[in-house]
Amino acid sequence: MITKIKFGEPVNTGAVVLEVSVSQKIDFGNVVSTWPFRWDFQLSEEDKVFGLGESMRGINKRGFKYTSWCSDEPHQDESKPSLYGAHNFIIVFGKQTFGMFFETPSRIDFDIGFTKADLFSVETQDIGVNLYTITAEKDGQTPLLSIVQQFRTIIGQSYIPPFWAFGFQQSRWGYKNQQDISEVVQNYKKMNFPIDSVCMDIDYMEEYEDFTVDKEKFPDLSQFAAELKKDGIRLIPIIDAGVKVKEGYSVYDEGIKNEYFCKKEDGKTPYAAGVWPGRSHFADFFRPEVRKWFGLKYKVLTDCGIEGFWNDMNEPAMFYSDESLSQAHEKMKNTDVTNLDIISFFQFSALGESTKNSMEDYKRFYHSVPADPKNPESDRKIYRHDKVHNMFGGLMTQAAAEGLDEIAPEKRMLLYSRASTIGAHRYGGIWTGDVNSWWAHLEQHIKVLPGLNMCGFLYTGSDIGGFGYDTSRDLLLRWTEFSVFTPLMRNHSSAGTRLQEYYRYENPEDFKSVLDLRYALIPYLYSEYVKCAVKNQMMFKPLGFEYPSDKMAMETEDQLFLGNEIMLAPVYKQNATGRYVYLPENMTKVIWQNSTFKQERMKKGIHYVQMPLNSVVFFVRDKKMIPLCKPASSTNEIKYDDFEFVGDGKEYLLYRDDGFTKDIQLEKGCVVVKK
Ligand code: MIG
Repeated sequence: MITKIKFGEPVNTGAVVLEVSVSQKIDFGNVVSTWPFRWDFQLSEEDKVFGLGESMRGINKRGFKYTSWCSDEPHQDESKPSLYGAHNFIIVFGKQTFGMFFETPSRIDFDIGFTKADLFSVETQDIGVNLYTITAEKDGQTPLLSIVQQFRTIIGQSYIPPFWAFGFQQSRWGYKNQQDISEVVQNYKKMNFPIDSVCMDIDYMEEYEDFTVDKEKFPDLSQFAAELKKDGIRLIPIIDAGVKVKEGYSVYDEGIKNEYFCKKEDGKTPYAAGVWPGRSHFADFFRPEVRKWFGLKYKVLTDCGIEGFWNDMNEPAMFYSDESLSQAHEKMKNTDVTNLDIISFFQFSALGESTKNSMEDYKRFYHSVPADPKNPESDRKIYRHDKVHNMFGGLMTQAAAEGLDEIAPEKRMLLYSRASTIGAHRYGGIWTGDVNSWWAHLEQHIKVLPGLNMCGFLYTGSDIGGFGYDTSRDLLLRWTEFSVFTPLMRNHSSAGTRLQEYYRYENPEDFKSVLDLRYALIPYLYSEYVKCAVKNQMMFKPLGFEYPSDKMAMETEDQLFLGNEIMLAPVYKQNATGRYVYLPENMTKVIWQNSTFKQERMKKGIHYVQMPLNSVVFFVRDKKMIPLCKPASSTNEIKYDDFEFVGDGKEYLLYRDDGFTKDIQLEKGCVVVKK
């Protein structure tokens, strides 16, 4: 059951798409203050708290404090309260079990037993909150899964990418031109590595101007894209949130002429902040007409044969504003450099960074927000950016999705974004931003997936090998071994770090074997993905979500169920050649090595399982089986008529379609495959 109560003057964020009955009282915890809003809940000793989507730390969020505030956060460590997404959905599981969604686009703080071990409190100072409370139904699922499914139902079906989006993507911030990309593709092809796409980072543009292509670097993008496509390779260009301030640049000129950019307090001057192109303006994505304008700009690239995009810097990230830069500069000039005491020195040295993503800047521009996001004719209200900050990135994704829908109504396009909020899950996927080449970030990736799925984000993955810093071969390999299971499988790294393409490393056949597994799994992964999206279910589930009364399952945070059939127990520690695995039921262990597999039955319980560096070990659940197709060089080449089956089950319900259709019906696409 779901009920809703309103506090303050909430903004309709568009997250919820179904009517929910309005209630007069809160069944769980207490609203200590209606405005500013604060809700307190007394935690019992055994209570666990799940959710919060993209956030640091464990699957059980208890013991720390988190803030929903979309942040450009390249330093993801466990002290960080906020990452790129703002996902305000939690489930308390224990003495009382319920879900809560705090619908607000502004900053909101979750103190989950941090200040006081048994107190969970949620606070927000800005505008209002719609509070949704969800309790489990007797629907044959565990309470946790029932609550998630109900929540996912009211927020609407998750984005479904095209089939090719399940192929391997190679990326690097640093591919400068056509030659660089061709070389990467050729190297992969030469070694018979499967690959489906290559991402184009900011260097493809002219002076980082969105919807332009630098002709010197890519003399004929259409032709280049067409040639690659013959080899089964697609290009995925990046689009940044900021629009360069430059007369004569058509996107800028149109935005100015039609007043599409966010304005300052005076309601006239477009707000400027520095991002990659230098001083930039920001489209007011809250306005449907602006979304339409920006979204249709993607046509510049789809006309060249492009079918996929990634949207970056849309928290929005801002390196400086006119104001913050001059303030910092002023302070620097006024610093007495003849004799700096230590306090002044620290203040001085912080000045350079002080302009970055600063709260003062987020208070310097405004949006025109329609009362009803579904009705462009509805009344508009002006909000200062910080009040509605968490919607910005998601609305950019929505702009792109709506535009692409209009540009190519007949087919699904690939789209993923860095910033997001609940609601944006209907329009695209997300990647987990700038993670580092650290084992801790591989572990973090395992833990973040269930939270993302609870909030509707199914098409996700992290930069394989890590984005920042130099990766090591074993980290890259282990990370890939885990990422063969995530819908988005992309090797991406930052300029200035060790090159990360697989063919550069010793014994490349080890990487090839893992990629072969990915392609063998794609029919299964795609099938589970679509079923989970349509049925509003999680694709990655903590063990405890299926085994709520099994204490050990409940506390296992480094294993996950994938879909209905698989259990993952990845290696995420350096030099480990095996690990302890907890099997909450009898299972089949599958060992993938040298592009082929062996299987072995295992009994419920704890086992130490060997997992050599060049192997992928996963488990098929009791009385289940999955199909593996023959490894293929790209998703185009995947054949559905030559499966091998693993697991002790007898059949599997396989969903398939043409990979592009928007008319997805499980009844039409599902067939039972049998051993
Ligand atoms: O300020 O476009 O997260 O994936 O390679 C850095 C360059 C901007 C951040 C993204 C990253 C991308 C990078 N971008």
